[in-house]
Amino acid sequence: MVSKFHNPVPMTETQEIRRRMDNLTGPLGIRLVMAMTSAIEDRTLGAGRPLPPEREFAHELGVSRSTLRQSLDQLAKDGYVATRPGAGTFIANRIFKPITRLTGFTDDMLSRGLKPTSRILELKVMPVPPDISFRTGLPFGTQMMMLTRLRQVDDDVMGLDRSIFPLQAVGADYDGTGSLYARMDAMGGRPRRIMQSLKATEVPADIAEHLGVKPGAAVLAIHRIGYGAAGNVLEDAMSWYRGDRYEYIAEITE
Ligand code: 16G
Repeated sequence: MVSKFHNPVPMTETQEIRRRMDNLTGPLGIRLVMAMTSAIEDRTLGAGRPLPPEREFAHELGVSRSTLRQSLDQLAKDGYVATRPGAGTFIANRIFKPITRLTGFTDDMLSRGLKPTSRILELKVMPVPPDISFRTGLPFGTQMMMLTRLRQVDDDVMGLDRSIFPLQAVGADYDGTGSLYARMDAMGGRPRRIMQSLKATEVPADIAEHLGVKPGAAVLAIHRIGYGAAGNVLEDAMSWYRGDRYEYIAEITE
């Protein structure tokens, strides 16, 4: 396998973690977790970077190997680092997404310098059934598409999107590849306004396998209804995003 995880974290970044630890108080392991968390959040430690081998890293940080191991276990639980068999421990792809920006997955990942990929799990064209017509106002019996995709950054699964939209919004020859919103732009426009609910839930059994998480793992279940410029429904989507990969953030003012 060609590894994208080149360039181990160089000494300067390890020194930066050390510096942050020195500015904190409390037990060594907790300071290490906090220093690494902040360095990952502000991207001093970029996603995909491998950590140096345990012995070396512990030595450079001035902590014991067991403290390092415990801290890395904690960071792994919180989704900041991940371990791949044979590849060691590396900084996980973790997405901090502003809750108020209307973006699609592709735009979002590209704007972060990441490479989005998708795997189509299901693509169906069918007449709008009564329940969906009732929920979305899409005329009963007109053609719609249901598209289920695994959303990935390289090979790393971030979540699963299941979207319903009028066929007219993408054109009858749309094969589900590429960005859905880019396709909608080319055909008349993507959603301009969305209503979205987010809730934390246990991953549904059929989705756990696709996401590569254990049954019962925490996921964000997101329901999104997207409206076009004229107020018409352009998308009715359910997404399940891995709880260890996504964090929604909001700025709240008075
Ligand atoms: C996001 C949207 C999804 C939309 C997709 C379009 C959430 C929770 N979901 O994944 O509803 O279909 O973006 O992305 O934000 P695309 O343009 O890359 O296909």
